[in-house]
Amino acid sequence: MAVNFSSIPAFRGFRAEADVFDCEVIGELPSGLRGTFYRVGPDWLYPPTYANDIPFNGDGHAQMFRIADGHVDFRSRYVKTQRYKAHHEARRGLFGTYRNRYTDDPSVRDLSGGTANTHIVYHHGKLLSLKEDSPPVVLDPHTLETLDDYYTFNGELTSKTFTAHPKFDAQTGEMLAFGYEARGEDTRDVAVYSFDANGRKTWEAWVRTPYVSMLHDFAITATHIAFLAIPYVVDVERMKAGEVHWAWDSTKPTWFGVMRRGGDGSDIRWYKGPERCATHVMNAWSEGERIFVDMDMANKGQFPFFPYLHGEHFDPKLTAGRITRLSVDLNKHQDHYDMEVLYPDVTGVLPRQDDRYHGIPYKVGFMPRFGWTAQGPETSYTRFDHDTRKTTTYIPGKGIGLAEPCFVPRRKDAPEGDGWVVGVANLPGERNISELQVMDAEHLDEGPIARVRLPFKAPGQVHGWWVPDWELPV
Ligand code: V55
Ligand code: FE
Repeated sequence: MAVNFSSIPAFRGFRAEADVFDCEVIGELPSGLRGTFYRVGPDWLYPPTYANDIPFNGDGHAQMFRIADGHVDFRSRYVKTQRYKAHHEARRGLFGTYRNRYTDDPSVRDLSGGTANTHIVYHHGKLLSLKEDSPPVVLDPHTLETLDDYYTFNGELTSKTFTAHPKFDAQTGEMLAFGYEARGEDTRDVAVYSFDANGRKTWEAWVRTPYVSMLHDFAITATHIAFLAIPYVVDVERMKAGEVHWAWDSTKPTWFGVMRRGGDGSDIRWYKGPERCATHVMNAWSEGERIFVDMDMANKGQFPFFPYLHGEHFDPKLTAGRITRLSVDLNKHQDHYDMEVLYPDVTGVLPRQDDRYHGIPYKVGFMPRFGWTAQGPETSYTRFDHDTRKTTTYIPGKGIGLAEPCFVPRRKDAPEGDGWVVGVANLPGERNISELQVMDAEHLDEGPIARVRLPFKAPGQVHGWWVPDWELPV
């Protein structure tokens, strides 16, 4: 049967791989801007086989903008996951609904179902394309060709899964990471690791969460690690009945878990909080025995495509995220975590920061704000200065949809927040194309200083990552 997306047109993908040599540039790219902006998102090679499937289940499509001397080359390649290769060979969809192996065709039972569609990062010379239900997929950072469809760090990865949000300790060069549902679906086990700059495992600890929860992201500080369990829960019976992996259980509290780095995990303590949804960490740090974690936080499950178990419906008011500072004092006998909404008037998701300051005290963050107009989605970028609690916002034209931003330092040793913000914009209307916009990070409100045009609308992005020239020469 020929490919036909008409049953679920929303999932029609880019379905091509592109090379654009020397992209058109409007404005002038700063000469100091040298490096590669990688991004990845879902792009369906074949339409979903289940009507209840969700955007998060599309095949990973990696993209890169290589920037040097005022010129930009663009390239995109599907991540050649085991799943992609099976689909390609069979010329049809074989995997079932989102993270539900019971709905897969029996012929793919022994293959990894990972889509590698969520985040793309660079460490120990490897470009890693990530999905939280499976091990990393290694890509060639120069060509985006897939080098390893199931990377286990030379057998050192003992978890069945690997987070899409590993963290990079700029002080030590380590990559910290974890896998949840680490012993298989519906297991409370979480494996936590650190890998040195050569990709060798230097620490491993196992802990258990209070309930099985979507642990999408985590936080690191110089001394501690923190998780937030939110009420996206698993029920194997529901999965056997064909439902997606997660549903929102509003009867569940959140649990904020804190453990020491380098320990055996037995010191982990779980602090209770109210029903909340928080999926991404802006940054975290420790001051002695007090730990602070800044996240985008909302009252209810923020993904409209995951079912609510108790009759609620997606409500934009209750699902708007606000930067919220979670903290506990490990010396105190507190059962609950503390929280403070830092910017009550600013709503959005997908916060970022100057990653050179990850895990240490910081003041600068960024976050997209999402809105909707008659012309389509409208996104803006806000810069936060936590010292003054002042914000600066870039508002693009009507109907322009901006992807998650990424901060680019001006130099290796530039002060915090001094550099550029890059992000891909989808332009509305007849043009229907994408461009990479480059803003001065300290003058966001002045808008782009350069726009890098693509002759088409790019495949989607969940997350992106900047790799500077001094880490990977372009
Ligand atoms: C997220 C994204 C995912 C996923 C689970 O942003 C959580 C959160 C793109 O896939 O599978
Ligand atoms: Fe994420």
